[in-house]
Amino acid sequence: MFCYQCEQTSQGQGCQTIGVCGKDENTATLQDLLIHAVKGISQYAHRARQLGAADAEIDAFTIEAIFATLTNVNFDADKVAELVYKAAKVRDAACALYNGTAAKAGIVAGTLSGPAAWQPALERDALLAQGRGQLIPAAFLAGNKETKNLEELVVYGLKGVAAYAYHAMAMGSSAPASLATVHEILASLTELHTVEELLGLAMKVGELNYAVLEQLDGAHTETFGVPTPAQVRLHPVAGKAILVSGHDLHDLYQLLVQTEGLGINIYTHGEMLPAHGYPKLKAFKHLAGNYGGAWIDQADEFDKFPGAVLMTSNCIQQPKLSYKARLFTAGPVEWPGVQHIAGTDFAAVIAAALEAPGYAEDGPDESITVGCGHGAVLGVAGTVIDAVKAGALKRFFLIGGCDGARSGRSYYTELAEKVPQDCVILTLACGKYRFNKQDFGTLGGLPRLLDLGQCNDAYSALKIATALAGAFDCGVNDLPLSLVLSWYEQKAVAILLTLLWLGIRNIRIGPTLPAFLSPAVLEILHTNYNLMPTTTADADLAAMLG
Ligand code: FSO
Ligand code: SF4
Repeated sequence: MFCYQCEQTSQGQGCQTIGVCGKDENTATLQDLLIHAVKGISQYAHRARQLGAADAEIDAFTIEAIFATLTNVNFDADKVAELVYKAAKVRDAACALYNGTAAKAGIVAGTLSGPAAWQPALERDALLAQGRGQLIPAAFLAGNKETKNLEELVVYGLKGVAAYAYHAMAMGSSAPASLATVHEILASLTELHTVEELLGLAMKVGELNYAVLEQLDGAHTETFGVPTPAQVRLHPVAGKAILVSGHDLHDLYQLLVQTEGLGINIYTHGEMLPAHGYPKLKAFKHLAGNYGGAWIDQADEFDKFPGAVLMTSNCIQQPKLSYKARLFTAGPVEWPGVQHIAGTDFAAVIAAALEAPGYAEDGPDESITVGCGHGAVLGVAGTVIDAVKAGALKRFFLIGGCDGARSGRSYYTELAEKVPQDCVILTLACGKYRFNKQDFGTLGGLPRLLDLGQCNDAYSALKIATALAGAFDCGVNDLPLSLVLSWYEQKAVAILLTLLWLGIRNIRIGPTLPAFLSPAVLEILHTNYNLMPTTTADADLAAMLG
């Protein structure tokens, strides 16, 4: 195997025997083959779309299959192999759609090669051999290292887009325009490109991601209401319990409906914390509070949780035996031996929660504030703008992104703690657990720490930044705003590409730079966008304030 798609990649060189994330060689190899197979689907789906034909099942499968290859999503080699075989069938359906549409239009459909013509081997060993042929080192050997790194950047950005699109589609959104671009970019990756062309494709991914994030934001707020500031209890209350982790608010809603009146309390974990800000979710009295921190702490936290645990999306870690039988996965997430819920019937989760002891007594009554998305922040835009104009609010710091296990991530805690009192911190995604339970006080009546939500809510940060730029009649780069991002997996890659597509400069990124960005590409990003690595909290803070 060879995998260097996430920040924790082994020694910054790529995982080659087993993933630091726990992904084994067979799963990694089959995921590479799945991406190859999906490119074949897109070759036909893109051409069909050019003739005006699309198929919702082909699109949905494309998104589901790509999502399965993200870090910390699907660790089950058998399930990934099933997706590979299904991909070949879906590719054939896309081929039939293209050929049929072309015939009706009186056009001669061309014969496609590459992934479009690939056939899966019947035996597992032969299938794995096919997968090894798609491994990244094999791709490097067959081509130019610089362009292969950039192809991977585009693929990883698309993986992030697929995650967001999956959640939007789970909320009932259809995304025809976005899906057309996904197929177009994937189909394009079956051809050779120059460095400039691939950088153009990367920007296209950034643009696509903006549209998908906007759609996801719309789907969430139309369904559950506009998030408003809410106090979230940090400690349990007595009673049976279910813990919900991951990002899928639709799954959480279904579980809340199915547990109403059963005497089971529902707790959010990790990226589910922002759920408490949505009016239609917080209306459920048994949405009792938040438990634990970011995904990296789940093994100890799930171990101690006296109820059932539902992982609705990334990030899952190898489960301990102590809680494996009361852990459930849903949607794209799978772990061998862990019970998977195929749809949204959570009866098995509820039964496990009723069987578990639950909490015997209430914990301390301590809470934090969430729900400061673009609706809430822009609702007090006048106050914010007046505070900036009066010099009372000097600068905004967006300190956000994913958490990870590397020690260098204490940088983000230190940075947040050292941000001057006359500045406001905007945060989002799971990296915030490094500081979100601290009291940062208020500034002119506003909390100094504004939690915008999940990484899936990155649109909120963009919307706030562009609205402030509009109010001050300047560009986003001219605002008193500093962006310091922590990256871990491919959704962060998609967000970074969106920021670059928007022309946002001076972003700091850490704790380490992506291994798939070669020195030459980093130089281009530094020159064009002044993208830079984080250094120390003191030095970076001095530079940002200077
Ligand atoms: Fe974190 Fe995981 Fe939300 Fe990521 S839980 S690391 S960027 O999947 O998605 O922030
Ligand atoms: Fe390694 Fe990350 Fe790939 Fe897992 S996803 S195998 S940790 S690079």
